[in-house]
Amino acid sequence: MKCCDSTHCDFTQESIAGGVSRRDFMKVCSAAAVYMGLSESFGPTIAEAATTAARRPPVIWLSGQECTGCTESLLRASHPSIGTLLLDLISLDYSETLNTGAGHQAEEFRAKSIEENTGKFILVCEGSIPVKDGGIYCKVAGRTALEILKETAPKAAAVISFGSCAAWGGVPSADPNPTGATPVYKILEGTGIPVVNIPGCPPNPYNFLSTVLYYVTFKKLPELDDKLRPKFAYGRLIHENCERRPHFDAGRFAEKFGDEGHRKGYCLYKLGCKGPETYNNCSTLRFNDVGTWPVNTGHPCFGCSEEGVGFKAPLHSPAEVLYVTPPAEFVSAPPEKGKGASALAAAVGGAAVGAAAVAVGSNLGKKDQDNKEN
Ligand code: FSX
Ligand code: SF4
Ligand code: F3S
Repeated sequence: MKCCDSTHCDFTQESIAGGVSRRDFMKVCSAAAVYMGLSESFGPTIAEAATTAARRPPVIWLSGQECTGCTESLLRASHPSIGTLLLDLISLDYSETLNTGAGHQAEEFRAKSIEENTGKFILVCEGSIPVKDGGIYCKVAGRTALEILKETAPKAAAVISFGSCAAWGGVPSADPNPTGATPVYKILEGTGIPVVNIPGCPPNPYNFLSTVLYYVTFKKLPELDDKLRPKFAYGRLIHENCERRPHFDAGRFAEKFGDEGHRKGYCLYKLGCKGPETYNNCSTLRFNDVGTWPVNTGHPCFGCSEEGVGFKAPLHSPAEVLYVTPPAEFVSAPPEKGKGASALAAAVGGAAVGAAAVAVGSNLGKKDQDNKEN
């Protein structure tokens, strides 16, 4: 029996309840390969790396100032499910939310895992770190989050800041930032410890899972942009691949919530949509296996994943439109045989599927895009 009505998903209730079948898992790995900008033929390599128990990386998951929405989003991932992730892909040795043990027992296990896996474990940080007044505004087991991070990060192979709070401060850092909420990368600045930011409030769990799969397979981190985000996920503006983009280009806007334009699915720019200045793949990857994301429910993107936009710019204020028109080469140059249709689809962002294939497959970063446009 199908697990849901999604047209994107062919998993069954049985396969999810009992963990994914080998065939389904291979499909997940092939899709992940394409999604990360690799050839589909890397699927078996990823699957092999991910299912070789000896290579499962230990993960220590620390929580700072946050709402736990990041863990919640991961709990709702089903390709692979959280069970597969925890049992087959990684060895989650410590997570305050998911630990079965508690108190001294959990803290002792964390210390033991760090000691035994120094230089090998991935440290996942969820939430910002308060630094004001010695960091007293976030404590776990009597110690500040600042102290725990500074002690743990130097022993990790890499640090993943999962969610906007950890990546750039997020909600806790909103003005006037009473606790001195600080992003993880700033605290670790100058230490040489590799940090990956996967922002979003909450972030898409598949951006995290793909980063982990990449690391497990290739023993290195994926290519990052200048804000330490994986380029395969954050290389494009939401606005580039939004299904409402043809309305933007044609000047058809919702003027008020509930007006005729809003009901007809027109562009949400005048309602404050920050898609034109937010780098993320929400419009192509979407959430929760049901093909939904904020803009297709009628809500403007508020830039939850973009530093300086989400929780900073007023919700109703118009976004800075970084690229007003499709790059001229896409609309004026004669299409190359076999490539023109999807390139144009990506340029005008009208067809999410075609655009996703181009955006992800070409793995262009923003700098590449700038070069193309100038
Ligand atoms: Fe922040 Fe995550 Fe937003 Fe919440 O833990 S990114 S407030 S979804 O939970 O850190
Ligand atoms: Fe989509 Fe927002 Fe851009 Fe309009 S402004 S096309 S709703 S991302
Ligand atoms: Fe956030 Fe905007 Fe995506 S609000 S979830 S970045 S559509």
